[in-house]
Amino acid sequence: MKLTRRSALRRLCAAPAAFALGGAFPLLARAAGFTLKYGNNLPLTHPLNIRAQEAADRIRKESNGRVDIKIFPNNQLGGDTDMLAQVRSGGIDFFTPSALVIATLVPVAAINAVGFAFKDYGQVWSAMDGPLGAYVRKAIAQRRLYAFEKMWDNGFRQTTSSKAPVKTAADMDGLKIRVPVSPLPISMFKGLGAAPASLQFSEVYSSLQTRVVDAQENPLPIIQVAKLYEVQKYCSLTNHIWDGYWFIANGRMWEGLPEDLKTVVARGINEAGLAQRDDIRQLNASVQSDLESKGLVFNKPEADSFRQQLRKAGFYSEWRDRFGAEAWGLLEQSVGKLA
Ligand code: X2X
Repeated sequence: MKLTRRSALRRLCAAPAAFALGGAFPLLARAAGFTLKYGNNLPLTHPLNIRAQEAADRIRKESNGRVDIKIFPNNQLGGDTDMLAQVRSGGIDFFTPSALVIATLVPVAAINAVGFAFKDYGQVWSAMDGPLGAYVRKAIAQRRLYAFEKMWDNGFRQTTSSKAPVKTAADMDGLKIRVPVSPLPISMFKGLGAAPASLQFSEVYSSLQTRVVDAQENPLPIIQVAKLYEVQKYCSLTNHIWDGYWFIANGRMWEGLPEDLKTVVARGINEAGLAQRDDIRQLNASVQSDLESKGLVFNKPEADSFRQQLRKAGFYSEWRDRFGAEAWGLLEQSVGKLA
């Protein structure tokens, strides 16, 4: 009885004290700050990590130390599938899934990866900074994830192989190729006659090394920083998919952040994203000769045979139906008629 009364009394005293601390000294309460975790799947040397670190430093400074973003690169916290689960549960606060990866949760997010849709970066950014990107961001928000406005660049995906160069669609026949864990690239490479296998990026190097697969496809900067040239011989500039990274935050965490900090964080991340896009564009101009010096043999196929084969396989009409007329229409606004 006595004990109960005493602990009740203690609770009564503690409550107003805590309230007073937050109410009368809001700055003090906030000074406690937010330590936020960001996980991604790329080596530290990739522009995504270099610019993310710059953003974290800037955000720490502009928030007077109230927001401290800690980066966990290179699949340290698990592969993409694990990190996607963690950012949903709040185990991590930020994640940058490729559009292909977040599409396992938000199917329409794969729309930028429709084969041979984008011809150049003019078309890419007009779509992703415009109505198509807005459409996808809304779909992401419905899963209680906040997607920052500016997508980061992964790049145009190219095909590497240890077997032979890919010159036309016919060279895809039976090719054991690793693709990200995502339905669209599986459907696309099956349509091209290949034998695709879904593997997380964390397993790509070793699966090529042990010949579980013979080929993979990724933008040149990734082939460089992940040293895939060590386990591949040919690089065919197929440009088959344009892929970008959505910078996403756990929805509950984001909603709980004070408005002034949201502004600082969003500005830091979006502006770093724009700089990162420039980095990738510049890398694209120089990375091929570096990879050639490391032994990769390049060729540049025409897109026609691939497009034709995909049409024949019903790839475009299937994915138009899966994404829906509205999203498909927004894509075609930027790239022209597809099917
Ligand atoms: O897994 C890949 O191939 C990568 C790194 O490009 C993605 O994040 C989709």
